[in-house]
Amino acid sequence: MHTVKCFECGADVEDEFADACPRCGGILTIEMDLDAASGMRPADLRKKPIGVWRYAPFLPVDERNAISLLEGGTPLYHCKALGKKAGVKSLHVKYEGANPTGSFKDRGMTVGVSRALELGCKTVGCASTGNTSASLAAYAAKGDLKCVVLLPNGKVAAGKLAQAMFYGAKVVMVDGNFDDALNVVKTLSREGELYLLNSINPYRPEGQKTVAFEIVDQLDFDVPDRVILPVGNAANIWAVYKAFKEWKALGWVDKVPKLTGIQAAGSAPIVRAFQAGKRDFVPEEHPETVATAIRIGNPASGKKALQAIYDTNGYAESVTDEEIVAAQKLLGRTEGVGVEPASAASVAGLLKLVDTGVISKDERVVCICTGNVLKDPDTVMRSCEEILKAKPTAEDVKRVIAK
Ligand code: AN7
Repeated sequence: MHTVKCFECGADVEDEFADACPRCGGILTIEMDLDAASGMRPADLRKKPIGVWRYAPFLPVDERNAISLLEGGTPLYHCKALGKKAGVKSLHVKYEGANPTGSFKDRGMTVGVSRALELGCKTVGCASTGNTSASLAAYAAKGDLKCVVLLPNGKVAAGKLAQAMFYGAKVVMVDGNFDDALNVVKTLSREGELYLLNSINPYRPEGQKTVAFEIVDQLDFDVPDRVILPVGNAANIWAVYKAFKEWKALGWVDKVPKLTGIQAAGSAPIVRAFQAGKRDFVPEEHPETVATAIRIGNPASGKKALQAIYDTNGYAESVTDEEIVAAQKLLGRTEGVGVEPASAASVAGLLKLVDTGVISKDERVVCICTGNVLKDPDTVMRSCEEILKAKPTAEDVKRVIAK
């Protein structure tokens, strides 16, 4: 059982299709009734394979209705070499690139699309910087739903665009950025054209909570000191926060890690709000960054993100495009872990915050790396060494590789 509520004024929201509080316009959230779980022990969960639906007692959709591609259950890599370079006690990377469509969005989408079917919807839609559209397109295909995705023209990485097209979504390029596209899709939803599956739909973050459950599960309930993740539209950091709060309420974990959100310098409204000690933020009019996934100026869940950060004694920091690309390569070449630029922001943030003394050397840190390196081949090709060319002889190959 669960209740949809307004995050801001606390009102109960009856309208199952509302994308905001009918009373105050605030962002929605879900209050889970944890009674079913309260008689359980954490070990009871392990009767099921690791993955999103292992945590069904914490999800607001009946598992029997689940549209699933076996999402979640992603590796938690112990990155000893990179942890040493960064200068922290331990470093793990939660590799969300291993999800069915290559990003963490699948965790929310299995729940969101299952919800759409419970409500009898025929068409689903979203605005997206790329990964949400790739994920929604796949789950809509599995659920036999029509799918419409609105993308910022020219600013979506090739892999993501190809996925949305491949799974059969109607792909619409909008002249404008993500924030503009989200406004349009909200109007379409209010006109009944589609069921909105952006993360302002509170069912999405409920699925995304499972990344935090898995981290704790994989660390055998030894909660890390800090979790670092990239922030774009700002729902994922909220989801992680909510997960820890729920398990803390049950006494399954004894503390909540310091949640640390990283934004790209050209797109950092949450960081600026944090630096000013504010609980609300001023949107960035013209967001710009190589990490196109988080090229978002008006994060819909920004207030939720700020609560997650303040309430856990966490932090918010920005990193430059150069720092992002350098961290992406460092992670790949030190640990063999390939992530897209937005995901590398978490690692870039770690390096910067150790340098500035915000993160202390005795911390055990988990970086959530949200998407696969294959999502954005163009950025990788631009940042790597030139491809060598040779005649088809061993001699010539030896010549070029010796350089
Ligand atoms: C790889 O796909 O917003 O802070 O439309 O793709 O929860 O928004 C993507 C966001 C981080 C930010 N890393 O998460 C979209 C979209 C990757 C992402 C984020 C995104 P939120």
